[in-house]
Amino acid sequence: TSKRLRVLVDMDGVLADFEGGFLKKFRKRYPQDPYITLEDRRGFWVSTQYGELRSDLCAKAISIWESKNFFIELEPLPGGLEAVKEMSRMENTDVFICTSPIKHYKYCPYEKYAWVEKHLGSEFLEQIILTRDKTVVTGDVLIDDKPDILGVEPNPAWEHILFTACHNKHLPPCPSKRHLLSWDDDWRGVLEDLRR
Ligand code: BVP
Repeated sequence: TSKRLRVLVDMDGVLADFEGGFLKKFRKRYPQDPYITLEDRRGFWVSTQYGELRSDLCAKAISIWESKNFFIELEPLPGGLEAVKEMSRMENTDVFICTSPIKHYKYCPYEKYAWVEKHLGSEFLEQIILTRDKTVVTGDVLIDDKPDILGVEPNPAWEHILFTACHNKHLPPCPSKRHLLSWDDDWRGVLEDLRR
């Protein structure tokens, strides 16, 4: 209840619907090709699972998120924007959006800034952290749908809270890790807990 809290919130799969946006655009661009329903998604990397389905589909999947307007047109996930706004208004709470851009940098970094401005307002541009290595970022908590967040720092400052997504919901539950099932789940309670 007293301690100041720095909350890092991931973007793709937590605030922005990367999986839904990908599937919609993949089906539209490659209507003759097979696809993986969100129900059948397994593993964090979309490109890996598409490559296993048929080898040429890996490059086709990558072509979708490397295209102009892919990231800016992602829909917000239910409750995410409201949660982040509420968090940022809480006393003793600093919220940052911590997201990894793809290496094809022509559109993605620009569109991530534009998405934040569009959905959260220009004040939130101050809160963006773009990094390919989240382990070097300090914070008390990182809310992220990627099960394994690795990098050069073996002991990151943050506690990872796994945010449920289509690709991670079938994994064997990790009892030591906290989870958020969605933004309807008790994120306020989790923050309150970490503040003690
Ligand atoms: O920019 C996103 C999409 C991209 O990786 C980044 C994940 O960022 P965080 O959610 O960890 O911040 N991405 C890339 C691939 C394949 C690349 Br080859 C993928 O399958 N899924 C994916 O999210």
